[in-house]
Amino acid sequence: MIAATSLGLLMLAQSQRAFLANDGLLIGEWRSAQWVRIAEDLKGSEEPMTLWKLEPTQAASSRECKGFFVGEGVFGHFLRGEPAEWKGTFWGGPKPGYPRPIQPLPRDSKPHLQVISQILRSKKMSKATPRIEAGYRVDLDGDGVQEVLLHATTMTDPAKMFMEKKGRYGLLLLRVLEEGKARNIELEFTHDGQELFNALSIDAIADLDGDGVYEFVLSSDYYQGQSARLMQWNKGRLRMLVDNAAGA
Ligand SMILES: [Ca+2]
Ligand SMILES: [Ca+2]
Repeated sequence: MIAATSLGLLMLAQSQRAFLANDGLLIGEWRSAQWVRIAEDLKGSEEPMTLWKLEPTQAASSRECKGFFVGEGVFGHFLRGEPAEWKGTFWGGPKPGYPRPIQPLPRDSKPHLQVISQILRSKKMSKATPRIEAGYRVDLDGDGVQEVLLHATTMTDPAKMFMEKKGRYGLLLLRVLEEGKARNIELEFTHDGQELFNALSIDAIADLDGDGVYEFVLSSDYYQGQSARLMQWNKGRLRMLVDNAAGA
């Protein structure tokens, strides 16, 4: 009994924490079978971690990280190392699952360009150009019906986000089928005239917690700031699992 307990503790000590990071910022953690936010009082750590680099549709590779630190000027918990090294989504848990195919959509997909066009019209932006930056068709929750995740934007280069012309927008959209009818769920919309224009993206789709339902990571970066969230579509319900932001 004692031996078994010691062994359990030993294994616990050796297994690293399952942090999710986006653009170097810790977004949340999978702990005791649930998603938890990063506690403000979490201390920095020099414990090495092996992190999966998540591309939108696959776990590309794993990489060693020398722990994380707590930002001072900009509060948040950040992966140690060069920021450029941690651009994108990284995951410290077990290798993610990909239980169903994730099919990238062609950027000239006519029906989806029409959907974007309709949404822009409904927002009185009928002059803005419908443009797909990225899109994925995937059965997120495994109910046998496919959903579509779309990122539409006029912004072709995030580095030039403040120099672009009028009529710019960014849209993150989840399109689901309900009783045979398509429904658009707007995840985020940013446009000209707002105080902050955000650079949006769909960073990763993966089953991180191993329950057979996909999670997806969305990010929204603004001038001198960043934010990201982990979401899930399951049984007709959209849930935000964890999120975090850091910036000036
Ligand atoms: Ca589905
Ligand atoms: Ca999952």
